[in-house]
Amino acid sequence: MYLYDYAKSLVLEAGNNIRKWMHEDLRIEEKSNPNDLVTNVDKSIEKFLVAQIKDIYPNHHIIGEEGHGHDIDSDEGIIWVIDPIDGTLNFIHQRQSFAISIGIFKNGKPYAGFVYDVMNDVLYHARSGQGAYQNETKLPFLKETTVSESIIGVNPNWLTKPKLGSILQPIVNDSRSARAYGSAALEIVYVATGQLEAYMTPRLQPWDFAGGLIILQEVGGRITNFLGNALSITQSNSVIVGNQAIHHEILVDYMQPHDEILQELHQRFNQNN
Ligand code: 2AM
Ligand code: CA
Repeated sequence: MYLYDYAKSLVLEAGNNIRKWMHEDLRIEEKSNPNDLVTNVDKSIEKFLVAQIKDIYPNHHIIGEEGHGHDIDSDEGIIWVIDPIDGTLNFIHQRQSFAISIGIFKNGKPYAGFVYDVMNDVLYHARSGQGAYQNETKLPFLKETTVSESIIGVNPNWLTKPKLGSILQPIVNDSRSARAYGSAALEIVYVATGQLEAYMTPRLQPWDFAGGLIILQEVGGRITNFLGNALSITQSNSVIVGNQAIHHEILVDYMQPHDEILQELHQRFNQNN
């Protein structure tokens, strides 16, 4: 079986496992702080994915949120970047609106991406040069939009921070409206489907964006950090996602005038992990 088809069947099987396991006892633990949580299901799904991948592709590398490959600092070879549950707080509090996210990279270049909205059974997927799909339906190229006619995805918690808020609030003010979904992987694919025109956030880990990245690129969207640079799959990044026009407008009109603050935030938020 080809790598892409194998990865696709693996994501679907993992989603099936989540739907089964979520009805058993959920054990919740704190990670870095009381709002940073992980469950036994996050850990079991990552373990399941890693075991299956290693079984078929022993030479591939794996970076996973719940502990795999965090020491990897080179993008050589084939790397799977995995988030077993993106949107863990939604998973715990709402039992919906979370995704399995997997990006596969060959020598740093995106090869394939999968974002599986588990409870709605919708798989967003793409392979380099082959277009992006929502289940079996090909997604159209994105329309160009301006901030003033767009809905922007942003987590309201960031708007309350003094420095960051002063940069993000004008974008929200000038937009048609703002939305927050609590899963970065889903927010990126919502830009790819045109449900959101842009999404921005000051700190994502590689496993939060790795699956959505190529799906977005395959419909002509653009994804960079707040400074306009390409994202690294071996460190955390700030992220702006959008169609080409709105991405350019956000970067040039709203970000670049604050370059000094952004450089400082970048140092603080996005160190090598
Ligand atoms: P997670 O659920 O896999 O942890 C919530 O706005 C989104 O941001 C989710 O995709 C969540 O991923 C991610 N997220 C939450 N806290 C984060 C942090 N401290 N750094 C990076 N990403 C984070
Ligand atoms: Ca996660």
